[in-house]
Amino acid sequence: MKAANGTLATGPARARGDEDASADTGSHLTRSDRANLLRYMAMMRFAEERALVLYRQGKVPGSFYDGRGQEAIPVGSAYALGPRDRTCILHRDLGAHFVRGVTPERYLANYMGRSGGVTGGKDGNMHFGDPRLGSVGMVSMLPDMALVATGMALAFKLRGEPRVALTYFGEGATANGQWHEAMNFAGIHRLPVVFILENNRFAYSTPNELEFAVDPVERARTYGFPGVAVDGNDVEAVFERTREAVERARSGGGPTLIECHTMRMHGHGAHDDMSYVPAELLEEWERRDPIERYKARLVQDFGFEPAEVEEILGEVRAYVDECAERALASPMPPPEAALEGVFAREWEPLGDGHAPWSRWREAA
Ligand SMILES: Cc1ncc(C[n+]2csc(CCOP(=O)(O)OP(=O)(O)O)c2C)c(N)n1
Ligand SMILES: [Mg+2]
Repeated sequence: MKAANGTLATGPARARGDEDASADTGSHLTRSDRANLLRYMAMMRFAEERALVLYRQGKVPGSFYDGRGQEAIPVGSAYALGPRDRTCILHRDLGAHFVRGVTPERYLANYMGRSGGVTGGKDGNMHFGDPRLGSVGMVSMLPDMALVATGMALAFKLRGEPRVALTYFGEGATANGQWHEAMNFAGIHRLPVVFILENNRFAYSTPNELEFAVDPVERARTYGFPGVAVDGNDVEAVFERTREAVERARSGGGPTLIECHTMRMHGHGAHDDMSYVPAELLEEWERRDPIERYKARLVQDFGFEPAEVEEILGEVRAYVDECAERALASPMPPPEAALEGVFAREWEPLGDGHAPWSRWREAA
C-alpha cells in the first residue's frame, strides 16, 4: 500500500491492468483513477477517525477538527490538479493534502505535536501546508487564503506560466470582506484561480438561512466569472467541475467559483456536540455518504467486484493503522526546535505536489 516516496501505491486495481479511460466514453478517469478516488477518500475518513480516537485518549493536545462527510470535495478537486499547480488547503480538506503527497503518518504526527509532523510539532492541528508539495499553510483568519491563492494566480499570470492556484473555503467565510476582495480582484484580472466553496450548511452553529440572503455561488457572475453548483458528495462530479475550471484557468479563461453542496457530519470541532443540528438532517445526509455512494457506483457502473472494493478499503485501513503506529512511536521535537524555522532566512520556492491523475502520469 505505501510507497517509499510517500505516494499512494495504486495497488490491486492498477495491477488488474485496465487503464482504458475510453471504456466509458466521455470520462477522463481510468479504472485505476477511480480506485484512487476511493482510496484517498477512505484514507481521509480512516485517518480522521484514528485521529479522533487519539484525541479522546489525550494524545492530541488542543483541539480536533475533521471533514467527515466532505471527503469527496478535497479528493475530487485536488485530483484534477497538475504537479506545478498550487494549493491553499483548509480545515475540512485533509484528502487534498493526501492527494498532493502528505502521508497519514505526517498528518497524525502533526496532530500529536511530534517532530515528524508537517509543521514539526509547531502547530497542533490543521493549520499546516507542505511548501515542498506546493501547498501554503493556512492561516486561521477566514477566508484569507482566498487572497493568498489569488496572489499566487497573479504571479502565474505575470510570469506567463500555465499554472493554476486552487483554494477552499466554507460558505460562512464568504460573508467576510476579504472574500469580496479576492473575488473582485481575480475577476478583474481574469486570474488562473479556482475557488472551491464548501457549503456544509453550517458555520459553527449558524445555519445557511442566517448566513446569506443570496447563495454565494450567485455572486460569481457579478464579479465577472462563472459560478457552478455541484453535488459535493459525488466525487466524480466534483472532479469533473474542477477539471473544467482548471482547464479554463490554465488556458487564460479566468477564475471559477465551484459551490459544493455537502453537510458537516460532525461538530465544528470535537468539542462541539452539534445539538443545534436537527437529527433528520444528519440522517438525510448520512444516506448520501460520499464513500458509500462511490463504493456502490464502482460496482454498479464501473465493473468493480464488491470484494475488490473491500480489498481496497482493507488496504487503506491497514496503511493508516501502520502510519498511526509509526506516528505514535515518533519523538517529540526538542524544545530548542521551537525557535527554528519561525522566520524565513532565505526565499525558497514552493515545490511541486503529487499529481496522481492518470493524465499526468501519461504526460510524465
Ligand atoms: C475571520 C475569522 N473569524 C472567525 C473565525 C473562527 N472560525 C473558525 S472556523 C469558523 C466557521 C467557519 O464556517 P465556514 O466558513 O462555513 O467553514 P466550516 O467550518 O463550516 O467548514 C469560525 C467562525 C476565523 N477563523 N476567522
Ligand atoms: Mg460551513
